[in-house]
Amino acid sequence: MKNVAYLCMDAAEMKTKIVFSEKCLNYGGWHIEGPQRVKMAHEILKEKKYAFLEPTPASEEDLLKVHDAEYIWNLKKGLVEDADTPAYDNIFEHARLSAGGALLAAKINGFSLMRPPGHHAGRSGAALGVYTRGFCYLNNVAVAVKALGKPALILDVDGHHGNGTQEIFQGDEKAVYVSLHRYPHYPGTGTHSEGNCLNFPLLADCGEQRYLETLDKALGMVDVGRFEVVAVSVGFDTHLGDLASLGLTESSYKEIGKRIGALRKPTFFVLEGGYMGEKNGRDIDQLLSGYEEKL
Ligand code: Q9C
Ligand code: ZN
Repeated sequence: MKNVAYLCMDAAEMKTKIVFSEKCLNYGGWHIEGPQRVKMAHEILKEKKYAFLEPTPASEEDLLKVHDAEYIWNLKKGLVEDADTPAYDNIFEHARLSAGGALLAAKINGFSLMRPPGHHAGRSGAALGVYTRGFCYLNNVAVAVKALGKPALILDVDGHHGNGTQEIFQGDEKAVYVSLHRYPHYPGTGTHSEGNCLNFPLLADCGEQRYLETLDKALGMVDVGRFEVVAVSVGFDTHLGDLASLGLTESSYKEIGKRIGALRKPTFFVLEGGYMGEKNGRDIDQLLSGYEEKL
């Protein structure tokens, strides 16, 4: 019976939904982590007929499952500037909406196309002894995983190590964190695996073949059956020429998507980095079309 209903669904219904709010474009025009990277991606995905859903801000209760009250308080007051991460007006509200995007993506197994990103933000700001928060304020993916409260595999394919996410989930029996990232590179953490955090440092521009071999090895080390959900921190700054380039191209993201789909678990995606807007849009489409091949 299940199969019958399934055959009647049309292609549009099977497409992963995108969580997006125009509000995330209203700040920070001059920084590399600026509105363009998400605006252009949104336009491309609109043309490709994706469906969009508007997030609502994460509640303080949701944030406090991940971050210290004192850090949240400072963020509210705007006292959180560092060399990479500006204290924009109303940054707390922007960050709260981005965290809300991750929460909604988790609920509908969608893709949160929101900014600011989150994976460098630890419990009380900069994580694991790193000096900056790398454009991050609240750890969006962590907020969503903690709200679900389910055993989760967190896969981080941004080109930078998610030191914040590692700090938050280190020793958490319900979660395994797997990250592939460029090293040596910012933030300088993630050189080796520790307990439930599996790290795979890769050299600059290592290329698709090396990347996919490593991803297969990493996923092969995880007992996927243990988990009820896969949370993907997805950055496209691994794209050739981007900030943490590993020499990947559009078609590489389709291959990554296929491997995520093959895990056959409820999955959601949260945008981290990726600083070339037009490429982000096409890379997201490729990632999701590879992921949806499981159907
Ligand atoms: N000041 C994300 O992709 N670069 N963040 C620092 C030395 C910071 C990247 C260079 C890169 C942060 C979400
Ligand atoms: Zn990054």
